Amino acid sequence: MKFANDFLFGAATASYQVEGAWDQDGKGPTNWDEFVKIPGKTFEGTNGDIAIDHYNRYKEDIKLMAEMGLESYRFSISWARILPTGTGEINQKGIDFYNNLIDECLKYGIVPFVTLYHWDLPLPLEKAGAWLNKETGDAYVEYAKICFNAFGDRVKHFITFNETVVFASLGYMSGAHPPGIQNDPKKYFDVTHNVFYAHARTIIEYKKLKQYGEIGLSHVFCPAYGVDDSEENIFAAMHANQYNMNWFYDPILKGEYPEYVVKQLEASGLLPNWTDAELKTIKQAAPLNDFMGLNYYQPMRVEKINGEVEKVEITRENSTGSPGNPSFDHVYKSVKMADKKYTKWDWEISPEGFVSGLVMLKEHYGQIKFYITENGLGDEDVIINGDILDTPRIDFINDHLCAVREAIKQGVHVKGYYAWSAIDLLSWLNGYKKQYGFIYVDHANDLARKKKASFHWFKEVIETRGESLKD
Ligand code: BGP
Repeated sequence: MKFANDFLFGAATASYQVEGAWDQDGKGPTNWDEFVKIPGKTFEGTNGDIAIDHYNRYKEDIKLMAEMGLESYRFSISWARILPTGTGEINQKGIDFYNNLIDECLKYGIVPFVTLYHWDLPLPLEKAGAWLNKETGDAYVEYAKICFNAFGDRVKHFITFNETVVFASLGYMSGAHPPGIQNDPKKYFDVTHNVFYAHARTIIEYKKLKQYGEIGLSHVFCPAYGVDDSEENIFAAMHANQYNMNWFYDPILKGEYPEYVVKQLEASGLLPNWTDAELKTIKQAAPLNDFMGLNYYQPMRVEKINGEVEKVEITRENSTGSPGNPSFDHVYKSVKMADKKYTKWDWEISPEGFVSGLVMLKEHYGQIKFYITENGLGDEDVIINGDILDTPRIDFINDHLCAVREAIKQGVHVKGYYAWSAIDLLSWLNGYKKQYGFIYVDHANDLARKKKASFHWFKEVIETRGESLKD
């Protein structure tokens, strides 16, 4: 089966992970510019000051993407380039950069798919309380409107937020991301609601402009499965999905929070500080979502916790997706299973979990339009005689694209697939060691770009609309 002609084959990046130029042309500092400078926070103290210098080399990068046959490029806008302090005066040079980037994509017929917020928050807003402060939401809506007005004539796909669960949980539960707070579920839930309210207002504003594009947001897609079919582990999976999926997807797609979670949060005093008016806006906005973006890397295998909970110390290594941690409410823990395959960073490799998860989503939410906005393999690529032989990445993407095809066959409405990542980039906490790209960046040789084996492979997949994939 070929993928339909209007299915987009793309690849993604995010501003902080590629742009560098952290203070060039009037850009203001962000939470990440500050956070990475705290000793111990990132692998070998790596930071995005220069990253892969996409800001200055975007023409070369887009040319390579075009050569690969990429149909769409998902990138994010750094808020602090447009509004250096988060609010107030516009930095024209920031607008110019993204105009140039967009025009460069369009020159090659590459569809720009733009994320408005991929975690880099202007520093003054971070200092004022970040997403705990409702004024950050007000500032975000204004920033989004500036972007719509500046770029919306050519950009027809906008993602408001990337992975709320990650910046909320790593920011306020594990402390691995800014602002580095640990074990504060009240703040965590407040942040999620403030973000969803900002999302709702933003899509309402977008629709008022009648730009006739699509708008949605991207969530982590990490379906939970019990480690076995016992009643308690089926329960553990249901509970995990309620908290990690329904809590995030329901307010966007149904316009209301899941009752199961709401009741429990109410009982434990963790309910967000929401108002009736905010809830009404969320309800009003739900039908205006055009799609949902899904970032799938792995599923979660869960086991019910009985009795004493082992304390797992949060480290940089185990804070971003590897199994082992108990849930905040000590109901379940995620488990590494002997019969599953894992990456070097202990992320499970499961195309099967992807298919069943997508089907589960369809059953729960109906015919929603999905884009897979991230999927890929973090690895240390093998280089032999200068050739980058990233065969495990080829296998990974092959199998996950087959999974998408299978899900489509089973009636799931998926309209595009964006590999993470278009080019090697800064992994938030893992430096440049954990690679994801089709294009290699040589940090020992002036950031020279080189095509990997996967580059040529993906080109063929796109050209044949998936017919070259191996089932
Ligand atoms: C997602 C983020 C991306 C990217 C990816 C891989 O959660 O949206 O920005 O970083 O994960 O993560 P990591 O670099 O930690 O392996």
